[in-house]
Amino acid sequence: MLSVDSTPELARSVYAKIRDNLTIVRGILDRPLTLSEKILFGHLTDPKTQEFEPGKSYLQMKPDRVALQDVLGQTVMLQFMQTKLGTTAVPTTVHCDHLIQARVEGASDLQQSKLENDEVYSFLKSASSKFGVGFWGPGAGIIHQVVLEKYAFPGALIIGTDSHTPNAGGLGACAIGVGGTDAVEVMAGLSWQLLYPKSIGVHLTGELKGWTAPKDVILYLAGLLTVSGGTNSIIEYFGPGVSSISCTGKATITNMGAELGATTSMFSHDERMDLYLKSTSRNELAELASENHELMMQDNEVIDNPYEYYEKVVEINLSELEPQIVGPHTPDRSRPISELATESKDENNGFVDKIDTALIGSCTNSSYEDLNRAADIARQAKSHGLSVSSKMMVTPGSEQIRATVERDGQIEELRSIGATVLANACGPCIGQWKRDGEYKENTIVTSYNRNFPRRNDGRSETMNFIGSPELVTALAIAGNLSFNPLKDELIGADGKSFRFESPASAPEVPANGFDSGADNYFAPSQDNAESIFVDPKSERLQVLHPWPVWSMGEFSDMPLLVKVQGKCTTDHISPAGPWLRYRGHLDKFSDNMFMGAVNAHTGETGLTFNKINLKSGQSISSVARDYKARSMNWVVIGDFNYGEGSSREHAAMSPRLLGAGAVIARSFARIHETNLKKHGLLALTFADPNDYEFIKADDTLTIINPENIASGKRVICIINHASGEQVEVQLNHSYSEDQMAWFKAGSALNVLHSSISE
Ligand code: MIC
Ligand code: SF4
Repeated sequence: MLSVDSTPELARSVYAKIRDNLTIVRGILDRPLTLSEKILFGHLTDPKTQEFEPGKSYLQMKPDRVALQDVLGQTVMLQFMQTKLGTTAVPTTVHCDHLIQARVEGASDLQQSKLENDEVYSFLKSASSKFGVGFWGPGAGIIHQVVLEKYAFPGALIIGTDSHTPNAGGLGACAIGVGGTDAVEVMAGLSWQLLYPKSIGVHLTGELKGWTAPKDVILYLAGLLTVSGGTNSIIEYFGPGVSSISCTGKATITNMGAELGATTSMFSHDERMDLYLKSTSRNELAELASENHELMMQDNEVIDNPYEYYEKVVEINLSELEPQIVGPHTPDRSRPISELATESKDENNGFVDKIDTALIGSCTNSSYEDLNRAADIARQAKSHGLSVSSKMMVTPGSEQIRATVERDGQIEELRSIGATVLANACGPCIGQWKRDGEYKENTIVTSYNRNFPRRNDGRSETMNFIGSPELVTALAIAGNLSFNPLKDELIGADGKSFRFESPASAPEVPANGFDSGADNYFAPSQDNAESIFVDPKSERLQVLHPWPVWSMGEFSDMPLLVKVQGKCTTDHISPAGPWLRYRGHLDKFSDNMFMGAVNAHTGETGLTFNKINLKSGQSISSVARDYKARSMNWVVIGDFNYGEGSSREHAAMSPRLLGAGAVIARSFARIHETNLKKHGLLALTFADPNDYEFIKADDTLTIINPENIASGKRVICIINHASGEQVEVQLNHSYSEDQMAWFKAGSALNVLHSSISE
């Protein structure tokens, strides 16, 4: 059976393939290549027949590894079952991280969550074993941290069913977040396709020092490029400043490239990656990476003339970069910490100065270095007799990190000022936070990555400001948003005022090596005999059936279900929090469809007009079910960057189940657009974004000849107003021929199925 580990043999064959492919591609393109081009082209299935046009061609590639977390892992396993295949063709692991709820503290929360999610964990464990997949049980850690510790290596192409998969870019991998169907196709041995990304180069000069942390690089960039600035682009960091950032610091930066909508973010291979590989017991991989170093860096011409080879170049001088803080409600609302006090005091902003809770850790920021720097601030506070003024919680990224910082004392420092240590899991980062008490407008500060309304505790009034772990720790001690730890003083227990020293520069890896902690990994069984049971009466899991094939007449006179206004992330389309428990049960989780979406015609959230009974203010999913019961397909109209955020394909599966025909937006976020296509829906954009304004609440829409959608041709849509008036608008699309085949077959999985049974 295939080894699920990242063995030196695997790396050797990856490097050999990259080398061979690049010889062919250089012969065709005859120009210098960026880092991401080298890794992507190095994984092409057939470089000789591949077309190469950035933003236009779809690259067909063979990834080296697949990572699944426990919520999307459920739909992946349920879809893989549909293929009737034996085992995965590519090393794959499952990580139980999202379902653990934060209540009291780590150990008891974990126990409780194991009991509550037993059915799902047993399903994932038996399916993993049967399909040759490695299984990391609850408590082992968050997918991206475990992938960094165990599986990523420079030059690897990794896909993961989670938008923060790019975390592995800190270790030189090209790691890309996808929906579940992509994972199933790769596990089935098919090529994986990706729109040839455009490229953004970030030139780092100077060096990180003092309070400025890797987090500040990405928070600053988020403010500059916005949440859609990276769409269909890969961000590459280069320049002399890179060497001042540790491997795990680089991972923080690449992790949060997801917040800019970037396909992924990358750093070229360097000594700090080798140091991390060695300290996580992968000496041979470090040596191999060094021997193949030139494959995992931009060509010299690109470094010398970045403006010629990247679509856009951003310059950041790390020595001048001030610590940043972003929020509330969107990760691109950034400013240096020195400006927050003024903003916080301005009543027009509605910020609440008092900080209720501070949270550090998560997949983004729980490295040894991060927790050391946060512990240093705690140590300073304690030496002045202070503890936290706000509540404070720490979510370690993995059992290995938890055990190591427990052994080396950092956790004790944080506990001693009043912090609670939660389980090694996503917890409050994904709304798994049982936050008791009445809360209206209130402030939390986190070192997480997302801060959409409702994200952490389900309350839209909670305002989440994101900063580095050390900054968040200092804010927790002061208790106010308007505190600037770089300048302001606090009063110690002795009545004397003091100012924090900037956090001590911390070792990036422990001098005595990592402590792996409790073992919670299960290798797949060798005999493939495990049986998978899904109880038909379960409310957590539901067997999936193939989507029906379309009859093209279904695309005429489709009623508008809802026109959404403004930010509509996948959290708005398919919320998490309490709904996470139903992520394996399609019918049940579809009851939450569009619960957070704002209706452009009424300003209401989650409610719409029902054309059948002519009632307004009905829950969107119930109206969809009404239309479906009458065999009427419907349309959703989206605003800019529709579907931003996570990779959850649930946001495409619910519309497909409840009768969507098309989603027409001003623009899409990459993963969601692909998820809609994979599930057989039409994902289209207004050729003129102003046409969005024409759509009225009681319109119906007709897509003309959907079966003839072809590359380079616009799609015609007729808007039928209730008055009888008709307006014709033009729509753009990004369907390749293969993707049209998914639409015609009803879904990508239906195409896969027929290719297997042939
Ligand atoms: C997130 O950070 O939003 C999540 C929860 O990890 C998601 C995955 C999901 O919704 O299942 C992601 O980032 O893709
Ligand atoms: Fe989990 Fe949060 Fe990381 Fe998503 S961003 S994987 S929810 S810790």
